[in-house]
Amino acid sequence: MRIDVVTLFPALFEGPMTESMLWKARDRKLLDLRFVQIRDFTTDRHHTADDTPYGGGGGMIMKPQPVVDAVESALQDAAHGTPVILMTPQGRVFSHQIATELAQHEHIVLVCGRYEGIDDRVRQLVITDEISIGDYVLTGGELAAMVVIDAVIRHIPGVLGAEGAADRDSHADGILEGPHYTRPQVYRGLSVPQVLQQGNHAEIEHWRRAEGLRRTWHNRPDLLLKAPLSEAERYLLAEFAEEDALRRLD
Ligand code: 6GU
Repeated sequence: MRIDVVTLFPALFEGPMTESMLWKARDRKLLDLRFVQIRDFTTDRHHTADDTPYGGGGGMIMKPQPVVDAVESALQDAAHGTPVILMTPQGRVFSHQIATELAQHEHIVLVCGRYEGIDDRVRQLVITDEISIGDYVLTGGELAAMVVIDAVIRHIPGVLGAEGAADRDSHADGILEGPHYTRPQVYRGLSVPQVLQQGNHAEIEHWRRAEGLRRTWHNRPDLLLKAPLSEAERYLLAEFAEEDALRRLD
């Protein structure tokens, strides 16, 4: 997969994009990650990428021409339908599902806004999709683009080892993962649950699913409205609710 990042600050990506899983993906040629420096497409002596807003108000706005030219350079000989995604708090909220969708593309382009915003004609002319990573405002789209890249490349076949299959991640089936343990068997008086020590794989799977469900009930009950649950799992949820109710009586 090829990912082009259009940005004024490619150096921000240096640490995260050269470590661990991301580096392995690049090293194994599963990820062709490129950076397009918007400033290289400015035309004036001072390489000006921003200007004051029409209509007044504070802050600076990214000029349209350098960004559009940078995007078009990333799209040279790109297939029709290559997503060009603007990273913006005004976009649709990123999710596991969007990550898997983006991973199906051979090539995507991520455009990072900075300053107070970007001239809207960039959006009108070259943007096909707008993504936010949550309901808060970041100084620029770069950190958000790194989040998207990390989440997307986990779904490229061969990036994760077999032991870390992305289809077992939290969110893959609409609920959260259960707890994990490693040695020692007892740490500060806390034991590893018996079921994990006994090696009955069917029981372990059942326990993991139930504990994942418990976490989802406590931390992300909103997910349960959409999760595909069995009759037995709905029954478990009713038990969690009852436990909570009894605890409130104590
Ligand atoms: Cl994609 N960009 C910025 N600047 N802020 C954000 C964001 C993106 N997602 C959440 N907040």
